[in-house]
This record gives sequence, structure tokens and C-alpha cells, in this order.
Amino acid sequence: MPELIQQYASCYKKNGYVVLPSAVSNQKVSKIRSDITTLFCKQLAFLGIRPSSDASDRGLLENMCRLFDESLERYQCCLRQVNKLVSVYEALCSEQVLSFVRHLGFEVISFPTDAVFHCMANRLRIPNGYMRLAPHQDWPAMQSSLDAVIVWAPLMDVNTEAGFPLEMIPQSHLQGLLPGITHDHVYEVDPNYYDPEDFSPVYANRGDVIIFSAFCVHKTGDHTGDFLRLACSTRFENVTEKTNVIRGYPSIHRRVVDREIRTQGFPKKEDVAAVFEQKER
Ligand SMILES: O=C(O)CCC(=O)C(=O)O
Repeated sequence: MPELIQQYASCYKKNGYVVLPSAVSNQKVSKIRSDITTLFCKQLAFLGIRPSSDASDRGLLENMCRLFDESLERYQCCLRQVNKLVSVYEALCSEQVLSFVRHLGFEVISFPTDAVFHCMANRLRIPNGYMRLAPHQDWPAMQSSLDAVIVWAPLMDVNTEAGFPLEMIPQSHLQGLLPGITHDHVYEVDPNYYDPEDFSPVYANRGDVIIFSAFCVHKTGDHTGDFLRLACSTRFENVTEKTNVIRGYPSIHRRVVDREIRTQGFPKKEDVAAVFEQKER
């Protein structure tokens, strides 16, 4: 095993990314998928829409589309919840992933920001929103250690060129931070600084994980057809990396709490009391 980790680490350092096969158990991926299904089905049931009981990718897409069509607002609330699921963190912090990151020399590991949920399906394109991500680097969205990594885990097999694979430019991480344009959601690399022909799709099956450098130029690949590709990712920073110490552990993400009471008059005393009521045996 240490030899294998060594090989993956060499590949990562050379190309700027590596696929760790079976780094997350099937059980952990299933738990994320069932949590996502539950989030959507509860909202559908509340709206009086019968959810599909099909647990396959098709059934999941169907349930997401039904909510998307009925209430875009509730659909987006569901997406926002996925980033916060404990099951997502449990998968992305699997022992295999953490051992690999430690092997790269991370002494004290932290999350520069929340996990991210990546949902790709033509039918789920939010009006005026974006679907695929343009060529970008992730470091400007962290600005922490120079060796920071992204851990990306698909929730289904992503093994065809037309299935929204991640596409990377091998060795682009060695160029450091390239000139680019800062958008709200991404730091898009200036097209004068890469050749579009250099992107290559990186395939990963359910349970595999792609680890890539925060400087690796990457984008969402192409798609055809009516299907769903889900993935979640997190970022790890190496807090005690030399320049991160010198720069005083920069932390560019701010917590914003909206303390306005959203549902006026809620909760009443009896709503809270009901939570603690003893169930009759
Ligand atoms: O899932 C995707 O297609 C894009 C993910 C990505 O680019 C990122 O996490 O930086």
C-alpha cells in the first residue's frame, strides 16, 4: 500500500492531478445519494407531488426535475443543503483520502470553505445560471497554502467523454497562477494562456476520487443527452505550509448569518414542546 500511495503521489506531482480508485466506500456514496433523495422527496411530498421511488440515476433525475419544475426556490434550497450534509464530509474525508493528503506533506489540514455540490443535467439549468464550469484555477478562491488540493468525488460513474467529465490540462499546475478574470463563481483563466487542445478528460467511477492541485487548469467537459451527473468536492489546505504561515493564515471566506426571522411567529411554545414530547409506548 505505501508503494501504491507513492506512485499516486508521483503521478499527482507530475500532472497536477491523480485518480485514487475506490477511495470512498460504496456505502458512503449510497448514503449521500439517499440523503439527497430524501431532501428532494420530502419537498415533493410537501407540495403534494408523488416522488419516483426509483433509486437509479434516472429516478434521482426525475425527482430533481419534478421539484425544479414545481418550485425553483425549493429546488435551490435543496441544492444548498447538500453542501452541508454530514454524509458528504464523511465521504470526502475517507481514510484513503486523508492518508494520501498526509502523504503529500500536509501536517495540519483544514477546510478553507464549505463542500461544493456539482449538479449537471441539461434539464436542470437554472435560468441565467451556469451549468458547466469554464477553464479555471481554484487557488484564487482559497489563497491559502500553495499545495492546497481539491478532492472531487462523483456520485455515479463518469467514464465517457460526453458525460460531463472533469477535463484537466496536465502539468498546468507548474505554471502557477495564470492571468484570468474573476467572476462571482469562478476564476476563469485567460484563454491566451492555454491551448484548448491540451485538455484531457479524467474519468472516475462512483467511489473513485480525483485529487487535483489548486493551480491545475480544469473545466467541466461536454455532455450529450438527458442524464444527470452529480459530484461533490471539498478543498484541503495545508495550514502550516511556509508561505501560509508568513501570510498569516489568510482566510478569505467570511461567515454571513442572516438573523432575520424568516417565518414570523414561528416557533410557538407548543411547536418546541412537541419535539420533546415522550412518545406513547
Ligand atoms: O464538477 C465540475 O464539473 C466542476 C468542478 C470544479 O471545477 C471544481 O470543483 O473546481
